[in-house]
Amino acid sequence: PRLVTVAACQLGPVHLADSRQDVLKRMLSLLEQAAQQGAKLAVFPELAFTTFFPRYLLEETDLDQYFDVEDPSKGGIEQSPNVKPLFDRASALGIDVYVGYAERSIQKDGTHIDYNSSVYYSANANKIVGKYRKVHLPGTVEPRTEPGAVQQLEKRYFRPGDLGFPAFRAPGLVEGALKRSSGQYTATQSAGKGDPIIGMLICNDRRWAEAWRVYGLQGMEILCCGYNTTAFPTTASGHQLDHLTPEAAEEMVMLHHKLSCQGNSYMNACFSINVAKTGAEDGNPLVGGTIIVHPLGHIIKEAQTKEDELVLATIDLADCHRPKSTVFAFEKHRRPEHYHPILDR
Ligand code: CDT
Repeated sequence: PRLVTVAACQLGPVHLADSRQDVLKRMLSLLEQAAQQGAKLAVFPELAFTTFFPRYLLEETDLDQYFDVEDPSKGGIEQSPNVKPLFDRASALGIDVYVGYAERSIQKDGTHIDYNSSVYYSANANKIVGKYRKVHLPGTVEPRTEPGAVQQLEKRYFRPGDLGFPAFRAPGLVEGALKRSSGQYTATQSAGKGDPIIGMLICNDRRWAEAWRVYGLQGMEILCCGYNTTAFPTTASGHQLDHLTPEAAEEMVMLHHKLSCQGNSYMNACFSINVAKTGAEDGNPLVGGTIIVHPLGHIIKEAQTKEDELVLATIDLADCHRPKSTVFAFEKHRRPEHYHPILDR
């Protein structure tokens, strides 16, 4: 067995008036509890540190407060005073962290490009070992004008990710891997064979089979995905469900969330840790449904609330091996010669 305890750190609502310090405190508390209960990986939601601001039409100056600046000449998100305490504590507790944030990437010419990003911080390596920029941005560039429209302005505030879907190994995340390698990891030691292969997605990405497959082809064993999903069908979601009660509509949103996570975990023979920011943010409801999914597609553990909540499971990465070597042995059974039409349209 290759056992590892993982923690989905669900966050309840973050309101406009909540300070970054307050949210960070809540996240540190979840991290602490996760570590106390033996977790070696803590997964936080998309845009974890702030409210889901793409629901508002904001002036450029008002936008600044939601972003973390990454300036190659000064360092990345790990240097941000708003984030550093989370990674410092993670190192001290020996627990890895996936977290979503709004990235302001400073270019050589001084201009900036904004992304909806996530990083994977390794406690064993004492550094960020994985970075992802959300590829599938939902919503519109211009605000919708129809009465009662719910805004989803991610296409306005972010550029689609330019990093593709880069899987990576998490050094020392599974103890067996540590033993198999040449002793203890040091701060600078990089990952090796036996370390789990991780993929990262962000919210809407989880609905796209291609994204999972590109990771699946790299041997991904754990997919981490944070999300902020509106609890009722919006114009952006493409549903025509006005005839449903709010409860039935939310059930439908939940169904599509679970279908995406469970179906794609099964088809790529991987675990997935899917983590909500949930509850009503200043009256704007987000679904819950934080789930840890098994490679056979079933839900191992699910959140019970729409508040800050820890969802913990001990998973055995060896469970990926059987489906990866039988029904989903890609090298034996895939027929890529027939797949080329999906490349260019
Ligand atoms: N944050 C985010 O990506 N939300 C989208 C809503 C789009 S409508 C389906 C999501 O896919 O949950």
